[in-house]
Amino acid sequence: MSNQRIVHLECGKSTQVLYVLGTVINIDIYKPSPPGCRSFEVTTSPGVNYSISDKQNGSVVTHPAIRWALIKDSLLRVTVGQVSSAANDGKVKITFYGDDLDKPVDKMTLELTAVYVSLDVDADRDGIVEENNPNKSSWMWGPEGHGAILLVNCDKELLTTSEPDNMDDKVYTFEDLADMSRMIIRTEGPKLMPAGYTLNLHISPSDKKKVQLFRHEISSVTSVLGRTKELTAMDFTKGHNKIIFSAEGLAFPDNKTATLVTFNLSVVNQQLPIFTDQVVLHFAPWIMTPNTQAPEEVYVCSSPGNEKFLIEFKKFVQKAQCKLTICPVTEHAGDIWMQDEIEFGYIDAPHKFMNIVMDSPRNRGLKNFAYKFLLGRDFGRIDVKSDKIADSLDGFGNLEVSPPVTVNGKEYPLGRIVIGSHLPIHPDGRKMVKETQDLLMAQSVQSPIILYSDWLHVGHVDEFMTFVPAPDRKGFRLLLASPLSFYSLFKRLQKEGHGEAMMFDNAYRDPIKINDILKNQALHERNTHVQHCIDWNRDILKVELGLDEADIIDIPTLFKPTKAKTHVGAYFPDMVNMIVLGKYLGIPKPFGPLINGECALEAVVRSALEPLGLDCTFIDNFTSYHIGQGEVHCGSNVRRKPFTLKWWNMEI
Ligand SMILES: *[C@@H]1O[C@H](CO)[C@@H](O)[C@H](O)[C@H]1NC(C)=O
Ligand SMILES: *[C@@H]1O[C@H](CO)[C@@H](O)[C@H](O)[C@H]1NC(C)=O
Ligand SMILES: *[C@@H]1O[C@H](CO)[C@@H](O)[C@H](O)[C@H]1NC(C)=O
Ligand SMILES: *[C@@H]1O[C@H](CO)[C@@H](O)[C@H](O)[C@H]1NC(C)=O
Ligand SMILES: *[C@@H]1O[C@H](CO)[C@@H](O)[C@H](O)[C@H]1NC(C)=O
Ligand SMILES: CC(=O)N[C@H]1CO[C@H](CO)[C@@H](O)[C@@H]1O
Repeated sequence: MSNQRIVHLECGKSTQVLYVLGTVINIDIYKPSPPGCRSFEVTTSPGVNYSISDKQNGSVVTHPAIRWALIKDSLLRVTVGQVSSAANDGKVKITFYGDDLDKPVDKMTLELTAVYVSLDVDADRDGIVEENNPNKSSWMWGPEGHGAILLVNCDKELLTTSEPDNMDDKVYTFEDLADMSRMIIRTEGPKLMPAGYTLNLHISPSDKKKVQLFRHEISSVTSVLGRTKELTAMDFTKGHNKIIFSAEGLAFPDNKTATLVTFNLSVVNQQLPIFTDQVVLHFAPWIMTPNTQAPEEVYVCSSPGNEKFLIEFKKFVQKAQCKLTICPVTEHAGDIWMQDEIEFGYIDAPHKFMNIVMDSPRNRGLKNFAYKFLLGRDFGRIDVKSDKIADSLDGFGNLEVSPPVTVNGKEYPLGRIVIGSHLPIHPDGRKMVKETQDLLMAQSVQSPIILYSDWLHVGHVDEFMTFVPAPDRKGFRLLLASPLSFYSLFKRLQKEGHGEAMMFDNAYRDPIKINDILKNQALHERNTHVQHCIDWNRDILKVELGLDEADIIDIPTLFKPTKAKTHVGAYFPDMVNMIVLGKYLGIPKPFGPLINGECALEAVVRSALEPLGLDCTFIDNFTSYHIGQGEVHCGSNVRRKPFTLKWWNMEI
């Protein structure tokens, strides 16, 4: 933004201008000079500085020369060091001389009213709006970076209002203001300003949809800019002002280029800006929390038939010392898939932290749960809307996040989002709606990875993968469902003489012998294909998360084709579809064959995970979840502690 301004003076006249501290006024000396003049003299009142720039040879001749040669194109550069105490108290007088150096030919005068004008935000991210930070108009990532932060104000402070706070142009409580970013206009100058100046605050037509600015007045707070308004004009009749605003984000950006909002403050005279100051604010991204973050609260549904599961589940959650919230049957209309309707995350700024639940466009029985049970004070909700009818892949069992990773030297300190989709070569396959994907991509800090999950009937990544904490290596392990490891276990058991042992003994379906499962050639072939699908994802995950084979644990899993045979689902409860609460794992009870009184599948999983300090609880959820094509993870959800790392300290 240019802080230089040209002012034209006329001989025999006095010209009055407003000068904003920090800017430069340029005066053309040559053009208005009377014919025949050869030199000039400059006198100023105290506090007014000048220099003469000679464009022809670029040299600058400074004070205290008394007389100056009048040269074509030379400019007088005027600056002022302090604000005026009265209007027009700064003077610059230019006197022209001809051949007679003692006899002035003519003179022209500039009268200045010097004011200070600044639009301020918390550009140094300490929660306090500083004064005129030189970095306020740009954004820079990292601990040495700068730039103010804006929160989408999608929580709801009052029980009595029906919509989140960003949906209307009112502020009902002081707590609501605390969610917003402070912005201050500071001006200083004489008590009585020259007439004709206003202060205009403006934003672009595209930014106005993203933000709303409230002005603090003596007994009210009024929406003055954004939403529908691109401009708000304020009197500038007295020099000393401190005008306070609060800015709220209206919607999460759905495009990486839309994460900044720019405000311009102009001093305007006769419709023209004579000075413009600028600030930018960066939207706080919505951040997901991986399984390695400590759990705070667990959510599950109660439903006719899952009473026994709930008893076991409650015991498990108690062991992990988490709060448990149970959605009653009246509130979910039989939709027990707590994982799929919502995803927990948060937003953070130096001035405020907020939990935010993202609500899937899936919108089945649980569609009002986030609105009725979660939305509230400092608990916001993103309602992803789409014109497209959501398909199964829109459920948030298909939206996970990895623990922090470093990939070829590039750090992802908040991990990477993982979503499932169709294969790139099958563009007409199922996928998440564009609105969800765009939103996830635009948040920038957890750079999403797209996997292939369309081979599954339900199609969620949580059906074949999860992350568990580990004390060594990268701090976690990736668990992958593995038909290969299932077959190698069962073949070994057969070889050891357990071929007649039964799966599903004590379960709620017909038991089947190890020998009979291994005899089923079609099932084996189908699972060879499934293994290829999972391997395809394994390769992507290894590259995108920088993993080695030693970071991955294969969990025996068997899939079976759906009736239409186009897709597959779990043959027995899918153990990777577990809930992770710190070191406590709530794992779907697989009902494998009992060998020496112990379930062979559980034994394999225990021996792989217990050495990592993990505590395995196998929860029976056969009838209510597994039969419905889901498991413990699908039927529950976890709100976790935020990262200690502040997202703006990331280097992107
Ligand atoms: C260049 O600047 C010097 C002062 O440093 C001045 O005397 C001279 O006239 C200027 N040259 C031209 C060509 O204007
Ligand atoms: C004016 O000049 C004085 C003395 O050289 C200097 O200290 C001051 O910073 C200058 N002020 C401006 C606004 O240029
Ligand atoms: C402005 O930003 C740069 C780069 O981030 C930083 O080095 C400098 O200290 C900042 N200045 C202020 C006044 O914060
Ligand atoms: C803000 O000012 C800059 C620089 O003068 C200009 O490029 C931009 O278009 C302005 N934006 C708005 C919204 O007025
Ligand atoms: C993001 O915004 C830019 C600039 O407005 C636009 O050119 C681009 O197409 C947008 N990208 C998406 C994915 O919408
Ligand atoms: C999820 C669930 O509760 N499934 C079944 C668990 O086992 C009991 C019987 O032991 C069944 O009644 C539940 O339906």
